Amino acid sequence: MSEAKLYVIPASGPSRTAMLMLDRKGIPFKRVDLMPVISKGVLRAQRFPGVTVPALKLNGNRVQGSREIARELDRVQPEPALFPADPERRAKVEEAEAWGDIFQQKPRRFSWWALKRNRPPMASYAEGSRLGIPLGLAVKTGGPVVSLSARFSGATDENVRSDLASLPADLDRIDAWVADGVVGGSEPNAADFQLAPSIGLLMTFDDLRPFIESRPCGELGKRIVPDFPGRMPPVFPAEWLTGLRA
Ligand SMILES: N[C@@H](CCC(=O)N[C@@H](CS)C(=O)NCC(=O)O)C(=O)O
Repeated sequence: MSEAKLYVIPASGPSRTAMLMLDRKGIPFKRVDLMPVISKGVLRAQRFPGVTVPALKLNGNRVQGSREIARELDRVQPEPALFPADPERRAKVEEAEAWGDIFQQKPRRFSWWALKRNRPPMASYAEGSRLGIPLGLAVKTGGPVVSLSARFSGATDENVRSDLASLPADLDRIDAWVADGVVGGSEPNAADFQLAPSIGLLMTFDDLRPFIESRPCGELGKRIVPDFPGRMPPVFPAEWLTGLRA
């Protein structure tokens, strides 16, 4: 059996989801770090059906998408399970996981919007990765990658402003799942692994961390992904943060 190979983008939330789940299963894997945008060509060349990370080669199969990877991992190695056996509890975990898959888009948009305005912090997000070129060079030449990624992710002023306005309700929702025991239990499940990297990425923003870190969702992020890379100095217009301040 060949070693599993996981294609990721540094500081990508769902890439971290896949890494955490492989670690949880104790499945060794080789991590391949890709530059955003260029990742699409690499994944096509590797004959994956889509162009996003995480993308996993496991036992000769190609599995793409954090939710698909969760299911494949439970299929090939049932223990420790990523989903509860009880159907009702499983449905709740699946609901939180599916919501988290959509929620990913907010921290993703925030990141590209912010890097478009302040590129040097890009190096901190790539900490610990091996992109095949020196980090300084990647940042220096990264303008087109950032612009294209901002465009692909819809990181417009309008979207980012409205994503920030609805963020308090999102955080309430995750806190409620923690309170209900859907996530945050002693045995992390697929929803924990889906949500925590998004929270980790949100907490890399100096603008956002103070409103998240002491909440139950912030505690969840810190416990599951204590080492999420990156640090973005204040970047959002103050009036975009009024909802969080309230
Ligand atoms: N919902 C998908 C999201 C995958 C996704 O959009 N991944 C981003 C990185 S976080 C990507 O591959 N972007 C391509 C690019 O930046 O060129 C999942 O959970 O797997």
